[in-house]
Amino acid sequence: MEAIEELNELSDSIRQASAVLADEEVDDDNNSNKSSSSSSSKRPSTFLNVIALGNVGSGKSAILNSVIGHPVLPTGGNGATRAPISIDLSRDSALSGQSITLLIDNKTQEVSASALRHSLQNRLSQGMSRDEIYLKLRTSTAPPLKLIDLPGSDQRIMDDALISKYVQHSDAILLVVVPATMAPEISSYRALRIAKEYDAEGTRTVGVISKMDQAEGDAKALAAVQALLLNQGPPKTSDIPWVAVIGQSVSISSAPSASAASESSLETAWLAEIETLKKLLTGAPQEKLGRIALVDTLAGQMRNRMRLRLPNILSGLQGKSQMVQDELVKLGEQLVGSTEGTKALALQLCREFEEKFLQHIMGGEGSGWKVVASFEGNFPNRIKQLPLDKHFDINNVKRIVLEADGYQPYLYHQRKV
Ligand SMILES: Nc1nc2c(ncn2[C@@H]2O[C@H](COP(=O)(O)OP(=O)(O)O)[C@@H](O)[C@H]2O)c(=O)[nH]1
Ligand SMILES: [Mg+2]
Repeated sequence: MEAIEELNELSDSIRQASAVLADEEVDDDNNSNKSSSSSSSKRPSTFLNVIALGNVGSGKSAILNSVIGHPVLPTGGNGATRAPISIDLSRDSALSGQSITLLIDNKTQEVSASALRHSLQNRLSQGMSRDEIYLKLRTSTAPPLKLIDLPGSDQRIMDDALISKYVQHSDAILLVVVPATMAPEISSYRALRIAKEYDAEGTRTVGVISKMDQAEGDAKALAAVQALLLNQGPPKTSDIPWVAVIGQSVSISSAPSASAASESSLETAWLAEIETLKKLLTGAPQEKLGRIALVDTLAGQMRNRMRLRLPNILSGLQGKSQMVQDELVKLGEQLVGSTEGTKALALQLCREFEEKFLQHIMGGEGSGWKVVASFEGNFPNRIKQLPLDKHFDINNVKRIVLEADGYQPYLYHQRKV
């Protein structure tokens, strides 16, 4: 969880850096919390987006509910997701364990998970609109992620346009959800093919094997799951981090204190999930099992993705800072404090001027050639044409002296006159 909080900050910094590069206004830290909705709408960062891909009934909604910590998304037959549902989560540790706050138009409203689920179910069952349903929620347990629950990848509504609308966002995590019983056929699974198409190197894909409890006693499925978890599965799967989970409702009902619906009971449920999974998958590494492992794996991939993108942003920022420095030099960066400093600067500037001026005269660059041309062309001729002989002829000089007014003592001895 802490890893996710850190990522949230990192993602914010990266968003600010890219906004600086694009010469956009950036909110300062103080009001970024309050106005994060308006700033993120300008340039939304997709580092913290998680998009669920998988067949109908593979357990996508159940897994997202498990990440949220509340059964908010409809699951099962009549809750089949027919339109994308986007849930913007934020964490508010001041809220009590069970409460969920819904934010609509900057107003907050406390709601129950079941009320939310029913209203979503109603909206999904009305008509066939594929417009996205958007919810902004706060709870005490949710990681600050934006979760996107898409219709089943095997459904007709999931055409290329809808898929690419969500999946092409270059930093969103692609959550490939496959039920444990389908693990042996993973190579032909459509969600995996979509993920590979948009993220060939697997730098933002996370694989989730769902409904682990249903694979109990199914040796073939369990072997396929083990192989995936150890990255020893088919070629297309081995560069993806995999985790195995059991959906929220199942794992919670098996938890001892499920009736005491508090934050600690959620954690108990998560631990119970790990225990069940350990029994099913003996020998599988624990950091691959359960909801906690899933959140950590998400954080890991997000971190990788940011690291991948950082060099670009950094080099962009370096270029920007060089530009700023050049501007500063032009504006007189070396403003000095003392008189000595000012004199030194003045002399230095004179020397620089002389140097530059000479460079221009010698090389003719800039408009230096004009100066040279006037000295070498008309100027000497005009000087020669001046009637100096006539002016300095002795007779002329005598005439000027005689015509002068002579000695006028009152001009400098006023008081004595
Ligand atoms: N036994 C079992 N059932 C699950 C699990 N996860 C989900 N389900 C059930 O499988 C059905 C389909 O799950 P859902 O999350 O709606 O799948 P989606 O269509 O991919 O969103 C629902 O009835 C869930 O309650 C699980 O881990 N174990
Ligand atoms: Mg669903």
